[in-house]
Amino acid sequence: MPSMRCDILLPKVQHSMSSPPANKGSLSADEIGPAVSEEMQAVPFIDVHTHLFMPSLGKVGLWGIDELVTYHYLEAEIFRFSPITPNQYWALTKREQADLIWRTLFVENEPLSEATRGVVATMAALGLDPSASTLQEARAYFEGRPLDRHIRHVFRLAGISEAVMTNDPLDPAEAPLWEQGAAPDPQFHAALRLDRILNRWREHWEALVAKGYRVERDLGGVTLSEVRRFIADWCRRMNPVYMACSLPDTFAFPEHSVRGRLLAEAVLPLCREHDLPLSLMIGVRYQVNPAIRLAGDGSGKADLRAVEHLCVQHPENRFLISVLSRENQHELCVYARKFSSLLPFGCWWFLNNPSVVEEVTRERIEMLGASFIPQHSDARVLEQVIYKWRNTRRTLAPILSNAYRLLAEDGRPVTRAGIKHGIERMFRTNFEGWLAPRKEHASAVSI
Ligand code: HDL
Ligand code: ZN
Repeated sequence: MPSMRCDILLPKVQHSMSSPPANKGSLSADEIGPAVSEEMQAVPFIDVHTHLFMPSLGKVGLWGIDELVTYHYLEAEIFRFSPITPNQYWALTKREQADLIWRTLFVENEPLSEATRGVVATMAALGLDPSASTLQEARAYFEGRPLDRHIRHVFRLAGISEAVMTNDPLDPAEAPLWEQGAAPDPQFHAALRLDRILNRWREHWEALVAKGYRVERDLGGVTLSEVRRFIADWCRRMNPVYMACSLPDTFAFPEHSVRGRLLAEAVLPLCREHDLPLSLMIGVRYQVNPAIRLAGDGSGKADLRAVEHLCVQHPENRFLISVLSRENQHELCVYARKFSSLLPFGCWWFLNNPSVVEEVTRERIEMLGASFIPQHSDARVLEQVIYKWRNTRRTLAPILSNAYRLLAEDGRPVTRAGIKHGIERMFRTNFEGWLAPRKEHASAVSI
């Protein structure tokens, strides 16, 4: 069972899954809002899903102004504001792309969208001028910044103590770095990402053969035990805190398909064997517009009976679930009330906008109390955690304050300690407790 490397660089937050402290010092209705905002600022959050990389994987990590400005969320937007065609855009250099996006979305137009305003907020937080007519000043700022020190600075600005990466054992750029022994880092945790195996087996099975695993295209022979060996080898190499996969809106389980068999006969057993949660992010309509590449994915409503069947048929497994369709959120909350092995997390991707985050978080609190993980950043570029977590705190502080005000109105005194306990639970200990062996917690329950 991987130890959650928690020797974080921020002051150690002593927390446990204990019950809220006694109700001394109850707050007035007017004091609740400020107390919530202050505790949201004070508690260092854990970012449970990102595309960031620890320093020893530095060459695959993205950071700096040109990456911030060419984030695929902004690439989707440039084609709405500029006459440039995708083919013309992809023919540009990274700098030329960034200059075009900056001029079009930030100079010639007001950056009103969540993603463009995020760049503005990030630049302002770093002391850069978000009204600049060019990226010259910003480029100079990033040039020559030592990455390791920059990462610590950015995490402090974001108010996160650690981040979970997305690590693909079949990524030709990343895998060799692990095989050469990438040094771990206390502020980063690995997540073993399995999309190429579960979703694109027919394109990637030969990569396992090339690495000495006796697998076959149609899962014949000893394929499933060899896939289990492959996953076990990468668990030893990466020491992941969970395994993960994104899934289409058409995902079904059980299913007599390559994915259905690999999931049931390889991935789920290995999760049980290593006592690891499985993170499933469901509802992607992949490449609805391939011309715009990473920006070309869409969203679709999934049939969450697949989640129901997973929880019923595999009660020993633990599931971290995020869904991409707003229409699936309410039923995900209902399922979380049915299965304690299901931990909903985040307002993912197209849902990570205040108008949706407010609605989703309110219904989660109403149905689940503090037993969920409100947000992850999904950051692809290091500095994005600054705006994504700033926005999360700004959006959720009023939502949490409202929940505590209702509690006080209904007769239960609310204290700062109780607020702190709830925030720590939602942004830290729900996740940490999910990683610790559940059986340990079960034995700890006093009857
Ligand atoms: O599959 C995923 O982890 C998604 O988050 C995709 O990476 C997506 O492109 C994304 O970055 N969403 O925010
Ligand atoms: Zn992601």
